[in-house]
Amino acid sequence: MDISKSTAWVSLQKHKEETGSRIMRQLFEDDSERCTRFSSEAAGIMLDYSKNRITVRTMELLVELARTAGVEEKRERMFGGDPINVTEKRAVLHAALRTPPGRPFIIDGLDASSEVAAVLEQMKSFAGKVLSGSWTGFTGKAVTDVVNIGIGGSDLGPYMVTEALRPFAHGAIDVHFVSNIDGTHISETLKKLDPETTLFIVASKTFTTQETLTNALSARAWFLDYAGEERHIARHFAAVSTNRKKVVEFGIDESNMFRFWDWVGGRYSLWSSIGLSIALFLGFDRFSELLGGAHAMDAHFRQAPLEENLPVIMALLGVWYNNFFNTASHAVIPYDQYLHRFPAYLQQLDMESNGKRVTCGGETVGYATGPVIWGEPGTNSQHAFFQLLHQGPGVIPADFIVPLKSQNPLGEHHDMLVANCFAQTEALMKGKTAEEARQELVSAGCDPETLAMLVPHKVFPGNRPTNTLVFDELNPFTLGALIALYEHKVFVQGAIWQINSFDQWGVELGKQLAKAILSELQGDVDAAGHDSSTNALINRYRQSRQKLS
Ligand code: G6Q
Repeated sequence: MDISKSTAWVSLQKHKEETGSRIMRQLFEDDSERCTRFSSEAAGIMLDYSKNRITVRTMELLVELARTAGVEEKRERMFGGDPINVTEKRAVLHAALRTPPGRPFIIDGLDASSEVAAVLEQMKSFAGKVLSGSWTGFTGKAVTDVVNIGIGGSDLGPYMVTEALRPFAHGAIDVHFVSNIDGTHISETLKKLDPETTLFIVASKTFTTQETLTNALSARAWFLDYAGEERHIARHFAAVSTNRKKVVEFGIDESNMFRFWDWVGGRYSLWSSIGLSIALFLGFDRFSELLGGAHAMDAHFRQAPLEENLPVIMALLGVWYNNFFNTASHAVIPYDQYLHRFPAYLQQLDMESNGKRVTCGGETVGYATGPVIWGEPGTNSQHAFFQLLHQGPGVIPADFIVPLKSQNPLGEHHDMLVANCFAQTEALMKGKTAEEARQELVSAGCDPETLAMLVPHKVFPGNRPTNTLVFDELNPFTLGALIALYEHKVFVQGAIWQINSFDQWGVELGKQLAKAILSELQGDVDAAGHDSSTNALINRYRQSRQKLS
């Protein structure tokens, strides 16, 4: 089915032509109940989506589009363990990882819940030993630092979560994340660490990723340089992977390996043993609370009517702007410094999942799939790129995320933070008319000539859409729910666009390409087999390498 030819899609196009120029300011003036009408709550998260360019009819038509696209059926197929990742012939069951223990779930006709429970138990026991100090390094000292070596899905999730939940840290250890192949990343990290008290987790689903294995080898060399004997590696290296064979070949003790499964996608894997660094940093109970929050959002997503369903509403609003207003990007602005890695995490979740140009059936799509996701915490972003949001020529929808309680109450700081957040969404919605700008300048005593010159620059078009997400406190439960909310939003959009949100052939390409050039950079002869630009760059590097060696 070409969704863009469906009655629901065509009705939305017509609706956009008829109502797209309506002004939100006016919609608020006409309806004192607008916020109540357009807000919904689940798992402790309130979504106020009233500052969007929608009417009741818009939402009806969007929900109709979701039904036409088969979102409900696809959702059940995902939760039911069907191989909806069609290109890799895999089920997509990260949600099963946060199902409370004891509830069966079936993959390929088999109940996988006991395997999941066994790995969780292994993580719990290991985290318990490390945090109590009963797991010691080779000289008998307790672990003080954990270094997670991984990249992409084996890095972004745990890194974002441990940063977000720093106030909930157990306290016995600190965590560090090394991902980049740039030797600077591991070198700078290791400078601060003591080999006697450092534990490395090599996190790689495939255990074939060049960056991760190279960084792990450098970590191993750094450790052995101090420890001397290979037998000590067993106390300092653990692995998280689906590939037992490669882990053993690498030299990591099998008893230090934490499994997961091919039905957990990399960017959906923080809930699996890829979350070991989270469990070590926070303690296992907090990790369980994170799973609990995500499960609460899963239950809401599965059960709530589409009209009240947070992930569905956010997905539909994204489709509304991306496909009917041709917006090309979407900003995410957390008003919480602890969430500083959240936009980066969402970039992978959203753009790697829905950055696809063919449908599941291989047809080229004739519509946009997924905007560029970007953002930075507020209020810093206000002093950086908000100019573009307010007065740029295009419309950029944005999500504003703010906890009502601060983890670091300090004078008026939190009141000011929240005031800024709410003021920005109000300003983006209302804008400032030429008349208002003129009045302001008159009151400031501006002379007529300057006034005439300044007015166009002082006008804010407004009518710029935002969602506001609020919750009492950023804690393991609400963070779990927030992440799952975005995961399911991405799923719903993929379902509407008829694409496979769960493969990533673009990432696989990157894994292959560099290998050929690497051997040319290191070889004895100048490169000649590429285009002239690539040849010249390779040869320039080779010359500088020779000069410096
Ligand atoms: C995620 C992607 C990708 C992957 C990394 C690391 O969905 O597949 O970001 O997580 O390339 O892969 P490994 O975990 O296999 O090392």
